[in-house]
Amino acid sequence: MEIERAEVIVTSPGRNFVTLRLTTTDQVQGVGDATLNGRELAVASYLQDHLCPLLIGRDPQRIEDIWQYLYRGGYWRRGPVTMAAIAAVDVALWDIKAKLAGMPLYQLLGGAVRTGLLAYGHASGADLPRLFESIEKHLELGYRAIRIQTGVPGLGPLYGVAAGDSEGTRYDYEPARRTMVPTEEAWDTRAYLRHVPSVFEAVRNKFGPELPLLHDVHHRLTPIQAARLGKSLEPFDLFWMEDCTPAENQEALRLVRRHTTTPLAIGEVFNTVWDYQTLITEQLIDYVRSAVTHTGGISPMRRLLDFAGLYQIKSGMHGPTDVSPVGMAAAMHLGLAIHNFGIQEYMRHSKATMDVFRTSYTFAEGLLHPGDQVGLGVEIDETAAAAYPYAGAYLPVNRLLDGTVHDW
Ligand code: KDG
Ligand code: MG
Repeated sequence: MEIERAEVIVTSPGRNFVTLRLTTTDQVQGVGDATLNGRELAVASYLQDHLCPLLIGRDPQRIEDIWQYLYRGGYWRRGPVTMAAIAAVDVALWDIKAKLAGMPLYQLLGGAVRTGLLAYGHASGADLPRLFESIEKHLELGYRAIRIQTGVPGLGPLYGVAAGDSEGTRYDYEPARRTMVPTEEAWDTRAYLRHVPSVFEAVRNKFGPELPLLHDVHHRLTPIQAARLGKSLEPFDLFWMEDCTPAENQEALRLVRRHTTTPLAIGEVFNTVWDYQTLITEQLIDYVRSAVTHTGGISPMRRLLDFAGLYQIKSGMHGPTDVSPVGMAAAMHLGLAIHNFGIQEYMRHSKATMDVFRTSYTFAEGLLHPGDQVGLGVEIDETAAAAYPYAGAYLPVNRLLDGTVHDW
């Protein structure tokens, strides 16, 4: 059996997605997610122009060999575009292998080690009343862990806060707006640091001590600022504080860690195990945030999470709406089969997205399950996809009050 066809499908049901579909000479199909928010066409070209021609005629069962061939053979390693493209190939091959084996992918990965995956959703509000309303809606939806993001007095629209969304339950805030250039937001670190602890205090007072609460700092602090925030949030018992600094400088986390016991999660922008080497071996973090989609696929994610497991570090895979349902399903199969699963981010996709991607995964009583269809359990409906052509979109850019560009 050989790989006969490799198609790259770009579709935009509310937001852009890039999907690779491989077909074997026996007409078995596998899909992989290659969506890189705001840079989608770069990955589509990497696949279309450079990887797809190399796949035709290869044995789809040789997943590790194909992975190494694409990673090492390309000479230029790592980087989000390369690793998203290789991830799509890897996941599509695992989908095919599981279909050939006649089992859901998690069975092929060793079988379930839990009944379902604890998932967290995104509650947000420009102010406390809207935040509380959003938390209540998430509780009604069954979430048992909730991420909290709010506006900061004096600042306008901010990362993670659903703009003007009275529904407050599900949103595609990325891309914020479909403009030819990114929109710009204003940022003031001191105002943020003053405000956030009061938000968590109010949430704990209203919703009690039990609900696991998470918060995403989104790379905007220096190590000493992050240390201070972590310390000031300790009384509110966070599940994690995410991406507190731009962690390209892994050593910076030593300083944060020395000052706070708030658990730390890092890595949604990382794309290989090497980005974590110091963070893991020195136990500077508690959760690995990488997504299967941005880290080269299931094969390297499994290696990364096994490595993290040696240091009691758990998974917290990235799952915003810019990871497609294909990428989400891959994360769920892996999460069900590994021992050191921690939590899974689950924002829920729009109806338009779910009309294009037919999934078998479920969310009930706070837990995700990938379902028991053979393979990944996700198909892409090409006719539905064709109704949503690609539309350029960018994430916003942040500026400090004096105009300096800052991390968004
Ligand atoms: O494309 C950028 C998003 O994936 C990111 O901003 C979402 O930080 C994010 C999260 O934690 O889901
Ligand atoms: Mg994040």
